[in-house]
Amino acid sequence: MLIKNRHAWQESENAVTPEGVYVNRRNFLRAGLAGGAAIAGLGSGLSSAFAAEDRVLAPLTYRLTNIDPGEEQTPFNAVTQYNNFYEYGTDKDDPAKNAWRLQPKPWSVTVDGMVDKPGTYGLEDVIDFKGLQERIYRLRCVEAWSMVIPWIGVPLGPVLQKFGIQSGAKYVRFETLADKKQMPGIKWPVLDWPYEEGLRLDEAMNELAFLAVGLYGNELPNQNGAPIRLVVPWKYGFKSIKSIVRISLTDKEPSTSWSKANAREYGFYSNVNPDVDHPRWSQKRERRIGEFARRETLMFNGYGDLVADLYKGMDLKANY
Ligand SMILES: Nc1nc2c(c(=O)[nH]1)N[C@H]1C(S)=C(S)[C@@H](COP(=O)(O)O)O[C@H]1N2
Ligand SMILES: [Mo]
Repeated sequence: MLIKNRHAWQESENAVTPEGVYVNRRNFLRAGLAGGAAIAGLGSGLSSAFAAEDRVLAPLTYRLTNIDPGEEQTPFNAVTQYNNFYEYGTDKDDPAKNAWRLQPKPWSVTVDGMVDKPGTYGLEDVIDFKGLQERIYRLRCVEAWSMVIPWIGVPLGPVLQKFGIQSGAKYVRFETLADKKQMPGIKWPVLDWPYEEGLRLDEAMNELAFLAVGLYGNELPNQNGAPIRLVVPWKYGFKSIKSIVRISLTDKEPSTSWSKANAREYGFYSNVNPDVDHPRWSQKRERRIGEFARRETLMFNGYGDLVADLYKGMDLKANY
């Protein structure tokens, strides 16, 4: 069982303010030598990431929860150097090298569509920074690697409710910034920019759907989707859209970047499912970053007790 007492975290009030991480090049290299060497694919990235500019990641105040798979957390250096963020390039170390160009402050998010209070809001009006919590989630990429990441943020559902969800709304659409000046990768038509994703409204209201503004106790590093990104731990990682600038309530299933690129390989639901292979590889196992042996991939990434009901009566092989 993943969560011993699924509501216990709501009572937990242990606010903690951990030390800030000042990610400068010297610290980064030292940490990289200590912890990052075992990570496949990092090689050349170690010396060049963050070389162009440093950013202070401010510490966040948040309360602990017991949402924790109880598995070893993926080291900070891997979480921040082995990324997918195609707006910064398609190699795993490109986001760490290039995302210094992102300007996460100030940031605004447009909330529109079927809501009572549409508008363009400052980040602080979307996220209640006094109500932050930490949740440790597995992240399973469709490419068959996985991590365990301590996110800081708030549940998505109450954020949507704040803007007054109108009856008839059935889906939520999310959109990433697409700015050529800040995002060198969008000059290549790898995907149809801006990156877009979507959830069915009941999925968005599920208690596990999360808006993250930090990880490992501090603000989100740019390469992880600063200053606000979605985390949907029971779905493949590409649903967890980064650097969100628009949230829209709608009555139609939104198109998504990856379905548009290849509908046969990436469906709207994209729930982690070891029984539905990707057309080009098996999804039965995964490589946990930092480990050698492969792990079994779990249905709904191990979160079935909290999300399986959403899909009752649906054929998950046909609707992947
Ligand atoms: N805007 C945007 N969001 C994105 C992506 C992307 O390329 N662009 N990649 C996705 C994929 S494939 C994964 S696995 C996760 C990776 O998140 P992380 O780099 O923070 O681990 O982000 C997702 N969100
Ligand atoms: Mo991914």
